[in-house]
Amino acid sequence: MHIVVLAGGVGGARFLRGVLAAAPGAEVTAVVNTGDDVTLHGLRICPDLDTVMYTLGDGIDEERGWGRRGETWTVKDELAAYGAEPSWFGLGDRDLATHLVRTRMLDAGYPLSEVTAALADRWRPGVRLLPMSDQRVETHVVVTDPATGRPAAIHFQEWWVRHRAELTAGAFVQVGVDDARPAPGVVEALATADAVLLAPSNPVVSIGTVLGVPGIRDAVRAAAGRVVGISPVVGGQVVRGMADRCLPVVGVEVSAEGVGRHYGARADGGLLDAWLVHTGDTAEVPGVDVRAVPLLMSSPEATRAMARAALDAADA
Ligand code: FO1
Repeated sequence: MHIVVLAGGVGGARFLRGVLAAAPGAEVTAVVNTGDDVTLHGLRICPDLDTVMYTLGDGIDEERGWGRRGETWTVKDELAAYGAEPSWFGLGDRDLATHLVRTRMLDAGYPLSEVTAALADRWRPGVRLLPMSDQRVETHVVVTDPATGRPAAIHFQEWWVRHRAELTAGAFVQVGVDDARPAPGVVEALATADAVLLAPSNPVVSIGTVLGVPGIRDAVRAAAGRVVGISPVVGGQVVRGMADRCLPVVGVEVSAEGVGRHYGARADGGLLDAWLVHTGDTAEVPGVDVRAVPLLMSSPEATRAMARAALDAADA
């Protein structure tokens, strides 16, 4: 069985762990958001790819949800001692090795998909780890510059990490997306997938960014298997991250129903055959098989059961 999962960072990585547990022996391809990628201190950093790689490779810091377990911050402190900005983005000593290897390979001309495969050769995540695109796509956030009162675009990481998404976002712009193509293997994986799962990642800046790469939305809609989404909104609340700051920006209600309707029914030109909402939540999504199951990834067993429910909804 071949399962393709579209995923972002922390939530997507944890969900993927559940998919591997729910379908041992299945071939799993993860198509991961690269819109959060950023160049800092001369290094190319791919947060969502690294979070998936470390989580499935058992190197993640579980409490933070990003970066390495047992991390130290000596280089970060030394950079700060030099006043080398930005100091608001935490680059751990172990994590830095990943960025150094990636940057060196990118500078040598290797595409991101080959760099990712090389890094995954060490971590053995148990899934085929594909960036959504080999071309550079970066999410920027249009905010009002407090100094001038005029619109200004800042990198998603600055909005997310430095400003904790406190600055009101006027719009999200995926810089470079129009010139981006699906990374090698993405369209082929989707075409042959027995099930396509939209992980409970941020529907706007994670799943939305992946779907925004020309060709990926159509490839999901053309998939052989059923497409099943998992709501990131539980009981009207976003479980983790700040999707509740992102959804209103694109006019989507912060509810399981709102996100389900946003993805839309595959039969009506949208994406979903089925939509999983948390037990107790309701969602009217015309043309979509809506199922209520526990969606809190509170334990490996709970996450496995949730992934199993998604695969059942895909008849996979
Ligand atoms: N998130 C933070 O809130 N603070 C950080 O200092 C930070 C550093 C960081 C370094 C490497 C990395 O791969 C991720 C990092 N993240 C940090 C998380 C990152 O901003 C988010 O995981 C994604 O971009 C959102 O999905």
